Amino acid sequence: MLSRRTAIIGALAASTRFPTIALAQNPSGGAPDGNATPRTILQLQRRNIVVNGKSASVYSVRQPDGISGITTDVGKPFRVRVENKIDEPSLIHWHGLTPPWQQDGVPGISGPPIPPSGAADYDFPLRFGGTFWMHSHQGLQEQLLMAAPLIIHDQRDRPDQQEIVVMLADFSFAPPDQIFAGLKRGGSPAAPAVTAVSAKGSMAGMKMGAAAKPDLNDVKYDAFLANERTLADPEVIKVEPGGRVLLRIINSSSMSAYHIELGPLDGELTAVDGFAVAPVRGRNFPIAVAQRLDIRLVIPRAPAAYPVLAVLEGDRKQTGVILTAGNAPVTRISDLAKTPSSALTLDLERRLRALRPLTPRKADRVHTINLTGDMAKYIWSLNNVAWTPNVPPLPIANGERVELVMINQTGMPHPMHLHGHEFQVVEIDGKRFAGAVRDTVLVPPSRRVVMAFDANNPGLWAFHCHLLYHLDAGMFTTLKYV
Ligand SMILES: [Cu+2]
Repeated sequence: MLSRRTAIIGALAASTRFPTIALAQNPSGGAPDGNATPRTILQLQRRNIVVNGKSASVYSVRQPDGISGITTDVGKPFRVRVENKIDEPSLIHWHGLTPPWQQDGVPGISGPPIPPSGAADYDFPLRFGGTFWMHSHQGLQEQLLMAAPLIIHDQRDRPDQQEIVVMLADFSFAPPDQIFAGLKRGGSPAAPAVTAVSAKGSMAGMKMGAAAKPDLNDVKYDAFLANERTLADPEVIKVEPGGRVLLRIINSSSMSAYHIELGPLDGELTAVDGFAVAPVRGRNFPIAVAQRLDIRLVIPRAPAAYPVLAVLEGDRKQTGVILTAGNAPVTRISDLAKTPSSALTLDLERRLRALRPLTPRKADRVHTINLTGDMAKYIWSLNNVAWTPNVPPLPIANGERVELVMINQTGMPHPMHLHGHEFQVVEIDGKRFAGAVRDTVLVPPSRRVVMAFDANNPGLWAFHCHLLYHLDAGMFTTLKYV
């Protein structure tokens, strides 16, 4: 079985099929180009962080002044130069944005990776604002924290609110290749897979536990990070007593989903994956891999410290940041919650309603995508095909309303991400509704989720599970139209 990385090398060898690649990203010599908007430089760098008292070498995506990622405004062009300062090829994907396909940052699909010491230029309009992020789509670099926030301000942002970005990540001292090899060897500490007959009658490795418990967290991480720190030494953020806060929570983890716990604070969820939803109040919100939550808070007037925690699904491990209002003492928070959290469900998803839904319209084309795999062999696939460059793209046509019916036939939840288009969740388990507009939706085991999108951005686009090792094992395909 080809790994995705091997496959991508094959795709690059065949990249003459995509003659526009060379023009897509303009590795330039730094010549001025007459455009009035200055170009933001992002450098891909190696650096050291300390986790659990030990030094670790990871990556970063930073501006020359040290700022991680980009904060910009809707309506401004996204004019960026990415400089590769690491010793291996890399390419950055703008997660949730809708650039021309050649600027989408998926090696072998959108274009070639940037070689060491090379650079690539990006320039496209920003159609909408919200909380987005960027990450390497090259190999397993995302596991080494090659990711950063991408915040686009728009008219929803209030001048009287303090913005707090919380990037969640899972961290291991083991190199990602070693983690992946362990998974391939059957290193999953969970119960062994049981072969079951899938809906299509083929034999597929499925977990069929006694209580059909989902199979969670198949990588055992050394730490969970919020803004690169653990709860042993968390980020402590001053907030105004009585003030307004907008939490922008980004789950940049490779494999881990969480429940966000606000403690005594009442939150108001106002957007998912950057797109506005009818506000949902609560103190506990689920976040799958690659998703974002915008949560408004009003800080009480009395001085106090308020942890904002992310509890790993199906586990007690937690991470987070501490908000402090006034002169409140900050007490140490354990990195273990009192009780294990549950697995993520679709309970919130089915309650979400987009504030700006897609225009209601009958689908012109429907693709059914069975989420398939073999846990024992750690092969993950779509419609029982583990991706290689020879897999034909799903056909769609410009201007169509497309629906993707995702049916999870495996024992693991899969956060499914479509590149280059925002989509709307329009059905869960046969029940139609005008759900959230977003870019990543969780499909738990045995569930059926339907998303709709408008084919309004022609090109070759990736569609895949955002669990890093599932993606690398082949749970990936493409869509293509001109
Ligand atoms: Cu998956």
